[in-house]
Amino acid sequence: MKSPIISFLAIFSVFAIVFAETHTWWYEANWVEKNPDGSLVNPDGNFPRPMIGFNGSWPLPTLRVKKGDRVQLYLINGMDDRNTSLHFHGMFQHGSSQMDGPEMITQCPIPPGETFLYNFTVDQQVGSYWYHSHTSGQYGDGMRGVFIIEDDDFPYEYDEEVVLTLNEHYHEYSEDLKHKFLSRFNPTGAEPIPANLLFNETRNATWEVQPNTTYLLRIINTGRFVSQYLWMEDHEFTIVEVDGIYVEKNTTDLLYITVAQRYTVLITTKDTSDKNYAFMNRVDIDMLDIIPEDLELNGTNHIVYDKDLPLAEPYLLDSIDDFFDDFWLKPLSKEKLLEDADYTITIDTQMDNLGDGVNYAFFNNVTFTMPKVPTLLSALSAGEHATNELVYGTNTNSFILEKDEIIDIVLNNLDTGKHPFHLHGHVFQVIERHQAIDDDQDPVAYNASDHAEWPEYPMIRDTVYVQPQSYMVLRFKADNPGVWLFHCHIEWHLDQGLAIQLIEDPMGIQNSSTQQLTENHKQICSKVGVPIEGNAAGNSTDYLNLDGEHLQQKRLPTGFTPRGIVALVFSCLAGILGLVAIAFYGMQDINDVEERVARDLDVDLEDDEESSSEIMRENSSTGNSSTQKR
Ligand code: CU1
Ligand code: CU1
Ligand code: CU1
Ligand code: CU1
Repeated sequence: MKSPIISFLAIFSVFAIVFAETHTWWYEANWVEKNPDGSLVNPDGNFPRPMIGFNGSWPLPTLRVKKGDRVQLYLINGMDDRNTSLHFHGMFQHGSSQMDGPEMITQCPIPPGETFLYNFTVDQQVGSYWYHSHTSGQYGDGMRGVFIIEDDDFPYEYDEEVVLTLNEHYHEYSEDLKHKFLSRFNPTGAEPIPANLLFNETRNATWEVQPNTTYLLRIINTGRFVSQYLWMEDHEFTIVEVDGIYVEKNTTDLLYITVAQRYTVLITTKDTSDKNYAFMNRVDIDMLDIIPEDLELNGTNHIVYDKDLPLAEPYLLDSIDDFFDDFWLKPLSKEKLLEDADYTITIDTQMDNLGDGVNYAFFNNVTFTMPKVPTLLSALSAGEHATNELVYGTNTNSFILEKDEIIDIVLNNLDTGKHPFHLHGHVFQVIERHQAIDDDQDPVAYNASDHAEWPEYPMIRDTVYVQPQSYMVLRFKADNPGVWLFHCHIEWHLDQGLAIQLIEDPMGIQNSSTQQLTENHKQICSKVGVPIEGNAAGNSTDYLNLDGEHLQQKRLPTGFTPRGIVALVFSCLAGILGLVAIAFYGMQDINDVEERVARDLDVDLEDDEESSSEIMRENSSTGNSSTQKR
């Protein structure tokens, strides 16, 4: 006989399924030129420009679901000249890897005029997330929005909830910027400098508050490049959630948020309404190659207690060094440090030029180059070869993970910049992060036999920054069969190839009924002309033959090429001939020098012999030696 508790649980779970809601949305992505009031879309107020919106409006809607709900989002590509895709940042996509979004990794790109159904459940995840195009820079053109999973059992008290997005804005289109960025005319890989920082997709925003109220503020950096500092005049943030993970409360007055990170904080307002306050954001200038004079480094926004009172003046800080270090956050779940790793992936980050003169980004000397068949589709079609990394290409930094292994990602950053790394399909424990190493020193790499003490309850999230010329160690359990990208979330660096892909339990993917391609997915592939079977080279008869796969540009040769040697010999010859010519003409006698000079000075040589000697003496005595007798 069943115990009453088990019966109760069974009934309860049936109820949970019954109450789980399905949210169906139809969105057509297209360029939006005008706001509903007819004015031009002009995010920073300085420069009207179209942005990519949904159903004719921009910014994109904030999508809200509850824990356990199902999402059915029909994305129609309304743009007539480019493909698109949609990624729900932070969603595990358990059993639904093909709904993850990154084109050519888990799905075929959606061509113009076609519709792709993103159909998945949010399971037990809760908190602040976002969604964005995972097709070349499109989210920088506006295709980004907030995705919130509400929790009826939210662990902290608050009165009202507010959403705040931060990002940076460019006046030029992503495609044009990318073209200039990935160019031999930009050999140092200098990232494009944004025109402005945005706060809730605008500037000089106002937030009207009630006194004596506790707000739950969901802060999301939906940018593609710079981290931002965030602080308020005379108010404090109490951090309660990061990247969908509840944490023990931590109070700070200065936050540092990289792109793609989320901080959910409590803010309690003052008792009185006799003053308005500034809410400041600031770009991390260390990430900019140059700082143009007209770039406003600080954004001033407003906490408004009383509309009739003047808005606050900018509230500047003497130093921004003392921001909150997320490494010390403790998950509320008290999830312990996972056991030692079964498999360690060590990856060295570097930027360098290849033979075409373009600056690329590398993990272990490989810059990510798109496969001809989306990796998930290779895993599904490769049969027993699916467990062989070769199938996924030699230029994709592919790693096979076995089911339920504990994985360490050891990331050594040999570059002098900070990078916010993001893992799809998982959250990870951040078990070690070394401090920044100055430019004038050598980078420091992780040493397994001499590492710091790891925290008992490490911070957990899905996006984390590594310090310049330094390292970090991330740990997670491979309990989610699928294909997952791990990459720098600076879109420019992803364009440069700073990504690896994890093929997690490929046989588990093949054997799962929910992971099989939907009919809609197959249709999209056929419309866009991408094969649904085959290895990274598109070969579906011999999965171990990679002939014809996409490869990175050749390395710049070390030493001299034959062309270089010929050029060098001829330049040297030309130089020598030039010197000979100068010497030859220089040694020739010049006739009648004295007469010519005398003619130029208009003097009579014979009569003025004496007076010119006088002039010489005088000049000599004043130290002017330039007229010494020839
Ligand atoms: Cu993601
Ligand atoms: Cu993302
Ligand atoms: Cu990066
Ligand atoms: Cu991604």
